[in-house]
Amino acid sequence: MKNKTIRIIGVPIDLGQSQRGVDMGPSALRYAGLSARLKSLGYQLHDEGNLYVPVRDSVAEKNNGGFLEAVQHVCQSVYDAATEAIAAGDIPLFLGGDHSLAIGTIGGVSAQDRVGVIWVDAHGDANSPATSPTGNIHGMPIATLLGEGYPELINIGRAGAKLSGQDIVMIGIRDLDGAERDWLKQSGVKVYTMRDLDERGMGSVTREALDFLHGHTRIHVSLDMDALDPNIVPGVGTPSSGGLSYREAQLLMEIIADSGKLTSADIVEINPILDHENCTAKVAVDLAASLFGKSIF
Ligand code: B3U
Ligand code: MN
Ligand code: MN
Repeated sequence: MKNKTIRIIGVPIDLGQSQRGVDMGPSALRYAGLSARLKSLGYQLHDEGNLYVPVRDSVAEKNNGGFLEAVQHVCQSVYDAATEAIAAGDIPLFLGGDHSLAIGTIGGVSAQDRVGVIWVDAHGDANSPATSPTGNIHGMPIATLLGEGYPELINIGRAGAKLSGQDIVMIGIRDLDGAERDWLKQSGVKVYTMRDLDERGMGSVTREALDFLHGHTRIHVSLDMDALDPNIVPGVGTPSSGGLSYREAQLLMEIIADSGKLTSADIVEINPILDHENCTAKVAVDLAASLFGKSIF
């Protein structure tokens, strides 16, 4: 993996949710030294800069659909950037921005060949417009990728669902809405809650998660930083207490790296306005180093 080029693609989107500040996530990660850390592991680094995302204040919000049309356009360009990076043989690393961008990243990286997804999050992000209590699109990417929700988002890049439930494992879950939970239960997605982690430990859960995806030769990791406990990552828009410890998150990344199957990733939901001295982005950079194969000894 280390003779590869990591292609960094910033996606400063804040249109999938309501807190201001998450559009500054790509800068926060760059200032925390992401490229240098990954370079020190032996990779080539190519930073593409940021994709165009309209400034929130310049876009009219619709009553029901929020910024649906703008999110659709951004996710289409994310999809295109993802397919280009994969075609070039690079490992795309997408810097969010809110989690709505995963509609484009995962759609794009699964265009040529199927991909298994490890979704690291406090939330299920499996609402549809019918079940969402907020209307926020960052709470909908999983349902969208499975073909449920706004057709404008489902059909980005190519028509229809991009994944099936058997392609997805979630880790760190502790905050689901009622109807979202019912939908997830019948979706075929493998869900590991905080209770599973407490009872069984991260090592055992991660190995079982990889086993669930054993038929996939490629893995995409979508890391929502709110999966971690807000005590260590205060800079997220929807904090949820009782999350992953620093060491649990590191072990998760290390075991995924050992699989040798990582071909793309997202780091999302960092909100520097809510952060303290960029510590959330610094933790994210530590986790990225482990995900890309840093080992202690
Ligand atoms: N489930 C809620 C809250 C939420 C989802 N994802 C985040 N927050 N980050 C919703 O709005 O769908
Ligand atoms: Mn999320
Ligand atoms: Mn989340």
